[in-house]
Amino acid sequence: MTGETEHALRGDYSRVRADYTVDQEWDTYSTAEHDLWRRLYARQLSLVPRYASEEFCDTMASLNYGEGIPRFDVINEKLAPATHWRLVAVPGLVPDLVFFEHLANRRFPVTVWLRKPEEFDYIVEPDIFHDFFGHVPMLFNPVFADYMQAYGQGGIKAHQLGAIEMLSRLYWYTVEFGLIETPKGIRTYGAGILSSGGEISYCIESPNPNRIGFDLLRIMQTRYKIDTFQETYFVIRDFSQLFEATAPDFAPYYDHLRGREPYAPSAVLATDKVYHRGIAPVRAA
Ligand code: HBI
Ligand code: FE
Repeated sequence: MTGETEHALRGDYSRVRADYTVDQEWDTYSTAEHDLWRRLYARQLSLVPRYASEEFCDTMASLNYGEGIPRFDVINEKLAPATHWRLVAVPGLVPDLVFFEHLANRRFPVTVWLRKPEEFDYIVEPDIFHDFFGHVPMLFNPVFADYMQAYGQGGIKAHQLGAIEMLSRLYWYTVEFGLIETPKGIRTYGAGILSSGGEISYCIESPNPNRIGFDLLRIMQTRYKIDTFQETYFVIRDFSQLFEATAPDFAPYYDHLRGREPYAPSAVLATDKVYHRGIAPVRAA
């Protein structure tokens, strides 16, 4: 999830360290919270085989943290040997530069609070279920793990160039809401989708949204909404396409894009590789 929220941040920031990390305090989770976690996990796990990328499904098969809210240090014992990433606990959204610095050092910030039962189907801000169920399995994939570190390194540079908005669009349309081609058809690898009960089928099956081929500059010039299902999804061929596209220095891209009017989230351009032109991309609010 990204850091664009107008309302006050949820979470307790009173005990953050200089790098915005906190202790997970796993013993403070209530039985009701562990139960809510089990229900969220069971629901999403039933949907993953039909809609998630093979890489995500493979990792989910090797992880089993559906019994209750996981302990970050227990997962780190598996994650570190796999891709040298580790999870750090945070109270919620952290400043962009702090977030990038963690990613650049292979530390993934995971929110410690869990949503309320009434938020079972949808939540705007990232809670522990979004961060954990949506993002953590992909950090076990070596190519994707490298991409996430490169994104962090790129974010630090973007911060210096005042280009965070353009870069966060790339994160949004790939890491959060990305689709990928597979031999069995289009699937998702986006954390915002994988942790969402409704959007995981919508992004693949609904005729409403656009589905367009990945195009780096096009994505960095396309606005997104944070509080509805996406109006357009971008499709990569494979993770190496993502990694290769983001290998070069982005400064010339930012110069090329600066000052250009961004496209609306529902736009379809003549230059787009259109997998599906949505019949109603903009949903009734
Ligand atoms: N903080 N904890 C947390 N999680 C995120 O996903 C996150 C963040 N801060 C900023 C952010 N994401 C995005 O805006 C970056 O892509 C810029
Ligand atoms: Fe996220």
